[in-house]
Formats: sequence, structure tokens, C-alpha cells
Amino acid sequence: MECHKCSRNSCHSKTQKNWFTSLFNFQSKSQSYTEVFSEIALVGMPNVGKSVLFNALTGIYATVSNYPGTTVEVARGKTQIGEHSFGVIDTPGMYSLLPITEEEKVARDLLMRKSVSLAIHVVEAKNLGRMLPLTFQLLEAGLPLILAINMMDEASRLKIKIDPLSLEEKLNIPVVKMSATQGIGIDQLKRRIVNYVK
Ligand SMILES: Nc1nc2c(ncn2[C@@H]2O[C@H](COP(=O)(O)OP(=O)(O)O)[C@@H](O)[C@H]2O)c(=O)[nH]1
Ligand SMILES: [Mg+2]
Repeated sequence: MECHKCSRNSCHSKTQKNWFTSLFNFQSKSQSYTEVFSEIALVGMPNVGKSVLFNALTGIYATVSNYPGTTVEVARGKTQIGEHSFGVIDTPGMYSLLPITEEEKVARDLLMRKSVSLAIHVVEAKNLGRMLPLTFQLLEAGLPLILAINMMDEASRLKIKIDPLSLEEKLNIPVVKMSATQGIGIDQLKRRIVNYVK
């Protein structure tokens, strides 16, 4: 992906021929912005804080149902950020876009849906190195992406320092530091989501 700040169509036109895109047949999306940003998927390994973030974004407006044909539960809700309304999906934990478990298959299927147009990759600050490979896979797949580095409270306790600006430059996507349980970084994340729309 060359530039997350440019219009989405040009980002996709530069990335849609990569191997992950063809492997999973991600669709080239040419809808208007309002259609394009209809749903946001929270994605990441298990126990990184996706569901805590989901609750912070959606509040009480959430429903939980089994993904069709599976026993895997998926929570969906809505979030209102300023004048913008988005659907939010809490995807099951996944380690890779090449699925092994049923949860990973469901997570990948959810990400491939046409209506899902922004993925927020939630990672654990103290295990960043272990989690970034999935970030690269999501980027390779051509998904518009925000990296949410969660559990910064734990990282701070361990004196782990993370420079989000440097990561933004290297990955060319927005990077937000958060502590979801403490509500820290949520507002900044919301601003970055809306910036995508703009
Ligand atoms: N210290 C700390 N713990 C967190 C934070 N966010 C989530 N957790 C905890 O991490 C665990 C897993 O969170 P959860 O949202 O269920 O993770 P998920 O599997 O990715 O949905 C829970 O015990 C949360 O309370 C955070 O910012 N800081
Ligand atoms: Mg969860």
C-alpha cells in the first residue's frame, strides 16, 4: 500500500494485484465513501483486548449471534463518531489470514465481506514483534488498516517504549496507542477512523 492518506480507490488500485488479494479474491471496491465505510472489523490474536475495545466503541448497542453454519459467536454493534455512523464487528481471534481453526476461518470470512471496509488490527504492546506479521498480511491483502497498540499500561510498567510516529512512517498506516480497559486512546482512535472517511 503506497499511501493510506490518499483516496481509497487509489490505495486499492495499487494493492489489489498482490498475492494475498488474488489468493482470497478480495474484491476491488469502488463504492462511495458512505457505502465503503459501513463496517469496521476489529481483528487480532486472542486476548489482545478486541472485545474490550468493541464495548468501548459500541456501548450497549450490540448483538451476539453464531456465524452461519458454525458455533462461533460474533458480536456486532454500532458506533457513532460525530456525524458518522459505523457498524462494528468483533471478529474471533486469529493468528494468520491462512486459517487453521474455525474461529480463524470465520474471522477471515468476516474480513472478506464487501461491507467491511476498515480493519482495526488490535495488538498487545508488550508482544508487538509477535503480532506485526499479521499486520503485514492484512496490508498485503489490501485492507485499509489502523494499528491499535493496546495494553500500553502494561508496556509502560515493563518500561517498553513504542514510537507510534516511527511505526506510522514505516507501515504507512495510522497507529494509535491505547489502554482499552482504562479508556485511554479511544478518542484518538475514533479521530483516526473518521479521518479515513474524510
Ligand atoms: N492491562 C490491560 N488489560 C487489558 C486491556 N485491554 C484488555 N485487557 C484485558 O485483556 C483480557 C482480554 O481482553 P478481551 O477484550 O477479552 O480480548 P480479545 O480476546 O481480543 O477479545 C481481558 O482480561 C481484559 O480485561 C488494557 O488496555 N490493559
Ligand atoms: Mg473477544
